[in-house]
Amino acid sequence: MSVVLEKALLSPSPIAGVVQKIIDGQRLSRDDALTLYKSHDLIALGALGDMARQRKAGAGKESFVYYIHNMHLNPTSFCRETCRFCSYSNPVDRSKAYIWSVEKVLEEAHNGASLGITEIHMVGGLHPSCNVDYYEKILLRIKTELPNIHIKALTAVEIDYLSYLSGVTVIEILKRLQDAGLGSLPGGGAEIFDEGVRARMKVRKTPPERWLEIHGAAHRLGLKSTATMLTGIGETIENKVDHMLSLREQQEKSHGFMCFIPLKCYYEGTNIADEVTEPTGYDILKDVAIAAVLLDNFPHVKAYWIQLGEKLAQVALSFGADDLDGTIGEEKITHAAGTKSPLQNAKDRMEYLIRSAGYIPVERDTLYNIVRIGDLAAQHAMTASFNNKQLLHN
Ligand code: V47
Ligand code: SF4
Repeated sequence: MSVVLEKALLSPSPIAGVVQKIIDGQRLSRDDALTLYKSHDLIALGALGDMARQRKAGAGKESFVYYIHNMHLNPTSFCRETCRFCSYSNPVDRSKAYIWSVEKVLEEAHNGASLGITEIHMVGGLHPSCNVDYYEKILLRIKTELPNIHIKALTAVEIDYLSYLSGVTVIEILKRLQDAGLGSLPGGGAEIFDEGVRARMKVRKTPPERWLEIHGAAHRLGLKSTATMLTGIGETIENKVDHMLSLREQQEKSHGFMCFIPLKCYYEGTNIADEVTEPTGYDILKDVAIAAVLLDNFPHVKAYWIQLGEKLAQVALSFGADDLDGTIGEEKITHAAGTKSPLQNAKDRMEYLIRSAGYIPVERDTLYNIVRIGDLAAQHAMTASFNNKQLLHN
């Protein structure tokens, strides 16, 4: 056990009891999670997150950190909703919203394929022309023309909207899309499940129970998915813990979530900055570490480098995250709201970020099957150079 955790076990430490529970492999309660959030012992929280990550990884994979060679496709920026934190859908000037034809989506997909991507992550706003027929055509064309690419597409909110537009059940929509080539669902649209925050942020779309129900339905059809939590929109630590507990409960029932992704709001183009508190690096690392221990039935926690920034995402890898997401291609949602992260990263860059944080880069596919373990020679060279520097300093 790490010295940090031994110290945290000493009785005056307010988190000693929770630390012991985690070491013993017991499930944490709401109060336990709140105790961790109230602690200022960030390093101990990180050690706990890291311990959870290593346990979940299994023997021989403790140092693996995953990334995927993927691209984001956003067929439309028009959205009938007006969530106050969203700059992407541009509610101020709807005339600037775009909608891509099926041909345009295919052209973009082919561009990505020529670079060797293994996944298309496709999400967009809610536009009445982007109905189930539109997405079915896109999925069928991609599946026929680019059969080796996994299509992770349409958040639970979009699935809900497609069901509303066509008047058929969510299950029928999911089945049609699955038959057309849908491979899994992304985790967007969850925001924060608390009703008060949602009311203040004018989140009128798919309510929490329905978001969870749609993921449950997808899981039962054999479609895996992910789950997000958006912070920096006026939430409390209680709201965050309750959000994660709802996800944990759903996972107990349907077992299809592959990973949890804490997101951080950017405010450019919104009018909410004065009403909310921007999460600090400290807050985000706590979210990552607490998610890793509280969500004991989620195999992975993702440090989404686009939103965390490369540097904080690297640190998050020592706090319980084991995935950096992907190369992306061209990210639009967070860039519309002002992130300064690059629009995309090359595979080399992803591997460099992982390796230089002390981990072994592993390229994965959407379902976390290993595509390639990063260059071990490069790993050894970096470790040797590090050891040499240590010797020089000693
Ligand atoms: O659902 C909206 C959020 C999400 C802003 O499934 C904002 O693997 C920051 O869900 N600032 C979309 N965030 C992104 C997303 C995602 C990303 C990476 C991987 C996966 C996955 C999912 O972005 C939205 C919303 O929660 N968002 N506005 C904003 N201003
Ligand atoms: Fe629409 Fe999603 Fe933006 Fe809300 S967050 S306005 S549902 S695109």
